[in-house]
Amino acid sequence: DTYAEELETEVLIVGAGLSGVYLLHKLRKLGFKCKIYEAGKELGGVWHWNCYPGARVDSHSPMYAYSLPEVWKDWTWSERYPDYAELRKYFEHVENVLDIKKDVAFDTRVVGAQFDKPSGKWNIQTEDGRVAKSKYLLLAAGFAAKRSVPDWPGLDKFKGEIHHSSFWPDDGVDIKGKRVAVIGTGATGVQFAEETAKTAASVTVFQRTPNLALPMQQKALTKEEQEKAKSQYPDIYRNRMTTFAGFEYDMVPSNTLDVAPGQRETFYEKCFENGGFQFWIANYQDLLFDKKANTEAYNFWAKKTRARISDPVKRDMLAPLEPPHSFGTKRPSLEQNYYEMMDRKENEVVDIKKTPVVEVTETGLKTNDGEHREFDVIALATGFDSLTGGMKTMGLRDVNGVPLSEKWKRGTWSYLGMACADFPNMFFLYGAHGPAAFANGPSCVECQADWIVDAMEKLRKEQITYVVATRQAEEEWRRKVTAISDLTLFPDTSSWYMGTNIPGKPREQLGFVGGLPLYKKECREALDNGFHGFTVDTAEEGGVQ
Ligand code: NA7
Repeated sequence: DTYAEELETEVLIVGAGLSGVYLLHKLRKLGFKCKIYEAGKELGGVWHWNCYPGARVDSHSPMYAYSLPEVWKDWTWSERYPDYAELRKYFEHVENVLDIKKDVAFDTRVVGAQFDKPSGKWNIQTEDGRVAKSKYLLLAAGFAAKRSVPDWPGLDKFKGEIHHSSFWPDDGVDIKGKRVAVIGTGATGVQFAEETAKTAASVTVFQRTPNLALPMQQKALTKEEQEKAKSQYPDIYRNRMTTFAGFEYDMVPSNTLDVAPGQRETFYEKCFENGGFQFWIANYQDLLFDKKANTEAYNFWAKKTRARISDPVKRDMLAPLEPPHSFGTKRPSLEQNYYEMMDRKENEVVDIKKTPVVEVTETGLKTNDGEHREFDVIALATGFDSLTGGMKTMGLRDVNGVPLSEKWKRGTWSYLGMACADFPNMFFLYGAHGPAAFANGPSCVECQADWIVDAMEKLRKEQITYVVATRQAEEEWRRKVTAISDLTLFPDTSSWYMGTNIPGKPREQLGFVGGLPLYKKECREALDNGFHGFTVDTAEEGGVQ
């Protein structure tokens, strides 16, 4: 019984999103006794939480899906970039095929966990006072489990509707004819603004940094074309694990300035036409490494985007002539008609780098130039304590009782982006030091989860009861993550990749930016070399030395 006050299991997984569902399915098939604790009410992770207007995935079909044939064989997408409602249906389909929910306790938030050496088990506490004991703890809570809200005075005073994007009411908010404010211009802010602008009286975007958004090129998909393509799916899914960012396309092996200007222009045009992230991660190979190459790409982006905005003031705010940061060192959003929507005269862009918000009032927002704007709805699209926030607020303690939030206070240490020293029999995925931030979600999930599953099979085969990363391995991994990042343009830009979106969070590279193939190789070597970088013990349960 998943809801029992005391649960004994072999594997406790935290989170029933893309990662947790896949892990449960794979491990259960191998005979591991598994349970999931999930804070929400349904499967689907981010797609359970994010139901704001316009919420949709930025990875195209069939990239954003499991590679499992039993799941894709009877599934059809209606759009190239499906929205949250369709993704929720996808998870219903996954449930019908894989029968996941019988092993999930919903409404169950983990607030504490510590490994007990004498018993060789994790003791896990939930918010409502239940306890679980488990030999393994697998953290699959995603990179956006901890939302970030500005610390503006008066946030609780606003009398209209105010919600963080990841906590949007499930039954929606009436937007029609309303004055809407959007704070933030990340993936969420852009999607929210372009969608609500269709029916709202006005949309005011409070922008700190312009999003260098790319054309999505959304398209309806037919069942026939998908059925025809399915014979190639095994190859497509195999191939996506061999590219830098886990898509079917990859960086082009030429340097930007070696290509003749006319040819380069044609290539850039093609990337825009094809849409999605192609201009970002199927661009010339030096885009994210070389400043001059990057500026070339930026100039093209600005030329294309500025041509879509007739208002000269908005044009300079949304797509300035000078790059606000190197292109692609912050995540570009995918847009459908964001620039046309914002260009409309009823909509406004407020530069809150110049005139920051100083107060939320009962009726609106005040900026430091004394302006007070009135709204009916405020959407906080202000993002997350990404990659580390979820794990830091889960009450995790190491074997000696030291909280993970302490260990990660001055920086993040992990081994392979999947294990931590002093946290035995624990693996995590889709978080810090892994490829999550730069890869297609399911590719990253399957890459890391397959490794965890292989590791657990090996542990069982070799009768290992205790496995823990060494501090030295952690130090080396952190150095590697940083050294790879230092070869790129990422460190110069403030972004959630670098941890700088959260006040007080250390500035450091939080993602593995060396690409999926290199990441896979590093992880594979650790396993093949007999758990290199880990300490293992085969003592009987209760007798860990
Ligand atoms: P993001 O990408 O973190 O975007 C958050 C946005 O909110 C971004 O434009 C921030 O400006 C802005 N922001 C954050 N805090 C503040 C404060 N205090 N004041 C003003 N503006 C603020 O989150 P999203 O939800 O859009 O996307 C998260 C990921 O989910 C996304 O990358 C996809 O992988 C899916 P900044 O840029 O920091 O100047």
